[in-house]
Amino acid sequence: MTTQIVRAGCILLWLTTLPALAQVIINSPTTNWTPILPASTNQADYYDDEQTGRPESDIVGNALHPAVYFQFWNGGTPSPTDGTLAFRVRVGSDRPQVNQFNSVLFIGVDGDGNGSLDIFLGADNSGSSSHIKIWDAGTGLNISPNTTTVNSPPGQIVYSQNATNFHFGPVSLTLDPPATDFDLDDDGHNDWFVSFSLPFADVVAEMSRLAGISIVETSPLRFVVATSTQQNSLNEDLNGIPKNYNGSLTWDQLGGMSHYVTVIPEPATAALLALGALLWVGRLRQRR
Ligand SMILES: [Ca+2]
Ligand SMILES: [Ca+2]
Ligand SMILES: [Ca+2]
Ligand SMILES: [Ca+2]
Repeated sequence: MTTQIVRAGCILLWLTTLPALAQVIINSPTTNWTPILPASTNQADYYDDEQTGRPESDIVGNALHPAVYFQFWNGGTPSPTDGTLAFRVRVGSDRPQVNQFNSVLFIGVDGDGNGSLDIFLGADNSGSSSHIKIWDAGTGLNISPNTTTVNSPPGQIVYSQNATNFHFGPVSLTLDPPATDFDLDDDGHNDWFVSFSLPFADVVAEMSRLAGISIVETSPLRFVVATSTQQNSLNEDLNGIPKNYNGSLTWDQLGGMSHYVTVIPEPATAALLALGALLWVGRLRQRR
């Protein structure tokens, strides 16, 4: 019986760590990534609703083609605060500059589930920048478009982009094997994926330093995803929110806040039930 329990435990461990066993390959197919969907029934995301008319800042997605994905590698260690976290967002085009991403992609993180964005992760390709950064939320409430601001904190964590942590590439069957449409917004230009990764330890550290919130890899997080022409505001497209919206409504009310996501799922309920059943059978046998 002890052997059975150990075996079941090993299988359980394998099942729960399976999605995190491989290092993040930034240009890997979407089948290696997990979609992040808004908690609302809004489309994620509407077409041609970016405020500036720059097509590469138009986040696009529909029921069959998610707009936002994440991928996590646990670093191959038991530590719940290391590894690599990556995000991928689908945009409508590579224009105006062909083959280049020249905007800022923000992933706003609600680390404590209270509806406010606490820090921002993202790719800053505005101007001459090509960096991955972690920003602080401003001193406002950060619960709605009107109350949310983005600050570059003292000692800001900034990484140079390279082929390992950043990728901008056209949606293809290689990058998105289940795709049945490569131009969701019908603007005559292939959609593109913006992907970036960063060390999870830095996300954990900055969430603590800047927002006073402790997180680990099993913490439930929520996200608001946005594009911008600049790194201190969300001034282009808001994922899951149409072009015309009331900026004083909360991210939750507007439908822009995602479902809760844990970068590593808690042990699957089904696997725990199976383990429980195994223990129960073992006890019945001992009674005989
Ligand atoms: Ca859009
Ligand atoms: Ca397009
Ligand atoms: Ca919060
Ligand atoms: Ca939108």
